[in-house]
Amino acid sequence: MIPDPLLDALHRARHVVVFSGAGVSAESGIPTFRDSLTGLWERFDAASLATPEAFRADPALVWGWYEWRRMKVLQAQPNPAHMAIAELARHVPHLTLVTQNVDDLHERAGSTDVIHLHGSLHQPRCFNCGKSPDTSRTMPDEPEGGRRLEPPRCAACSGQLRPGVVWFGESLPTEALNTAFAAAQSCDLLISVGTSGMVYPAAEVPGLAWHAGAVVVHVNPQPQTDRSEREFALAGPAGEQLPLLIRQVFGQATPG
Ligand code: BV8
Ligand code: ZN
Repeated sequence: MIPDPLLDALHRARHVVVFSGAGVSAESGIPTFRDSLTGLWERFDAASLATPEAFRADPALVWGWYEWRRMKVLQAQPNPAHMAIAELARHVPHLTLVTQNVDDLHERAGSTDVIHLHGSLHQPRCFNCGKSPDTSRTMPDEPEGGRRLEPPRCAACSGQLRPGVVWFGESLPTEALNTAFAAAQSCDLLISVGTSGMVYPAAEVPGLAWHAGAVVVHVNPQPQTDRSEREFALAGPAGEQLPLLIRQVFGQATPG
């Protein structure tokens, strides 16, 4: 049952921020960071693979892991949570979507101007000179559960390509982070969906909105809320909770 004050806040909101994490892609079959990683990766934890040191130490292992993840995204479809977020943008005067995810499922669901705080699987760049290859990237040639793959070479300097994501210990894109922080501090309502809120500075976004006076709602099967007023939790999968929230406030069934 969605609390009336939350329904009311969304109905009246002029500027809504949606802040998403891996959980919003879970119902598309994309493993979250907290899921035990399958195949070759069960011996590693994501945080140890998602670092420049890991790439330098074993480029083929790290590149293979990201190609496995990119392949899973290419084979996946946006789920009702992604669709509901894209639909929400059509109901509220202004919506800012900030994601920690490196997949393109928000875009494929129809969301635009998606702010990627941690980069994207779909924009590799040269580890040496930073250039991005201009050829669109095809499906990796290892469709099964991922394995070591030598990274391709840069056409400009023959350096090794790296995934276009932000690794642990690397700075976030300044403009993306500033835009996300500004939106959090000026919105009326922030929907945090599918995130364990453990990685900084991205994890600061919901707190910035709350301290600036916004209503904050956490959509998560295991929501973590630590404030009383103006903070709500919708305990359940995003693919169910978000369409429900939209239907109750705007009355339209969401597609899919
Ligand atoms: C930086 C891209 C400055 C790569 C990612 C000690 C204390 C505090 C901070 C630090 C510290 N030591 C180091 C740091 C900094 C570090 C950090 O925060 N570490 C953490 C582990 C403590 N941060 C950094 O290094 C950042 N950079 O600080 O730069 C700097 C610069 C130079 C030198 C020094 C410092 C960079 C961090 C970016 C890392 N890159 N992603 C890739 O994807 O491979 S992080 C990655 O994990 C995600 O992007 C995301 O941000 C994060 C957590 O994932 P979530 O999205 O929350 O997903 P998770 O699996 O955790 O949870 C899923 C949730 O979904 C759960 O809650 C679950 O219940 C829920 N769920 C499940 N199913 C559903 C669902 N919800 C809804 N519906 C469902 N169906
Ligand atoms: Zn190069």
